Amino acid sequence: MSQSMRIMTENPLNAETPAARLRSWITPNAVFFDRNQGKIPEVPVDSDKWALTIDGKVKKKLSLGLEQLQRLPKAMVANTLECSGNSRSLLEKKAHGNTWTIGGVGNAVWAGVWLRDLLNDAGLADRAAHVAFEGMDTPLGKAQIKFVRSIPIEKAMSSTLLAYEMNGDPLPLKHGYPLRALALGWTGANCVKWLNRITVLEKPFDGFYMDQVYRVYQKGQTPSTGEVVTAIQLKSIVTQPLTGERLERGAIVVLGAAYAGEGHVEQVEVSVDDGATWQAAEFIGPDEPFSWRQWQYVWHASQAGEHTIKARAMDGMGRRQPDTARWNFLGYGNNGINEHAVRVVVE
Ligand SMILES: Nc1nc2c(c(=O)[nH]1)N[C@H]1C(S)=C(S)[C@@H](COP(=O)(O)O)O[C@H]1N2
Ligand SMILES: [Mo]
Repeated sequence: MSQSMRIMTENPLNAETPAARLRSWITPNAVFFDRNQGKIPEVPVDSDKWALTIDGKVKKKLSLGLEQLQRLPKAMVANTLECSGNSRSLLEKKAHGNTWTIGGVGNAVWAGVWLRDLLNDAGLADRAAHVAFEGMDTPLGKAQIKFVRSIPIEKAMSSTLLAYEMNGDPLPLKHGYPLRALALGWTGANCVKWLNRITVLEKPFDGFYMDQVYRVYQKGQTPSTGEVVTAIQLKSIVTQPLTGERLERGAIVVLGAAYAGEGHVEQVEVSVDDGATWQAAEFIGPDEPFSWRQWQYVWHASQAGEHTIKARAMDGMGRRQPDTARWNFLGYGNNGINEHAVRVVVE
C-alpha cells in the first residue's frame, strides 16, 4: 500500500495522509495532511523581522517577536486537527470541494502559548466578542481574498493555543511557521497558519471565508445563513484493513481511530457483518483531551466471502455517530457510520 501523500491539488497544495500513516497516535509532521486556500510562503519569514500584532478592542495594543513569545510560559497540548471537508468523497451524494477520503485528519503534540495569556495582557475591552486571525499566505485568484477567520471570545479565552512547535520540531513551514492558531477540538478552518495579526472584534469577522465557506447549508440556500463550522464531530475511522483488500481466513487485526472534538471518546464498537452485530473494540495508547483514541479489534474470520466492516463511537455524554451523515452543499462534517464502512474479501 502506498505510504506517500495523496495530492489532490498542487496549487494550492491540498494533500491527504495515506490511511497506513493514521495508525499511530502521533501523525508524523512529514505526512500530516496539507490544506491550503492560498499559496504557502516560499521561504520562512525571517524570525527577527516577524512580529505578532494584537489589536482591535483591547486596552493595550501588543506586538511580540518570536523570541518574546518563546520566553512566555510554554504550554504543550495534544490536539487532533481535522479539515471540515474530510471524508467528503465518501458521501453517497457528491458534494463540491477537495476529494478527501479519511486522510484529512491528524494528531500532534503542539507547543506554544495560550491565547488567553496574551489577551489578558492586552486587556479586553467591554464589547470584545470575537477574535480574528490573519495569516501571511498569498491569496490565489483574482479577488485576492486573505484567509481571515474569527472565533468567539469564549473559545479564544478557554482553549485556544498559539503553536510554534509541532511534535517537538519548530512548526514546519507548510503547517504555519512561525505561528499558528489552534482552536482545540475545532476544525482546521479555525486554526489559521502563518499568523501575524490577531484582532479583537465586537462581532464575527465579515469576509469571504466566514460568510461563503465553512457554513453548513443546503442547495439553493444562501451560504451565509448556514451554521458556521466549529467543533469536530464524533467520528470513527477504520485504518486497517482497507476497502478492496483480500485477506486470509484467521485472525484479522482491525485498526482504527475515533475522535470527538471537544468531547471524549468513551467507547468504540466494531461490526464485521455490515452492522448486524457489534462488539467492543479495545483502546490502545494515550487518552488525552482533544485527541483521537486509537483502537483495535481482533476479528476471527472463518467464512470466506465479502464482508463489510463498520465502526461506531460513543462519547462521554452518550452521543453516538449517525448511521448516515446529514448531507450539505459543501459536504462538511461527514461522520456517518455507513459512509465509513470498509468492504473486504476473505479468501
Ligand atoms: N493562513 C491560512 N491558514 C489556514 C488555511 C489557509 O488556507 N491559510 N487553511 C485552513 C484549513 S481549511 C485547514 S483544514 C487547516 C489545515 O492545516 P494543515 O495544512 O497544517 O494540516 O489550516 C487552516 N489554516
Ligand atoms: Mo479545512
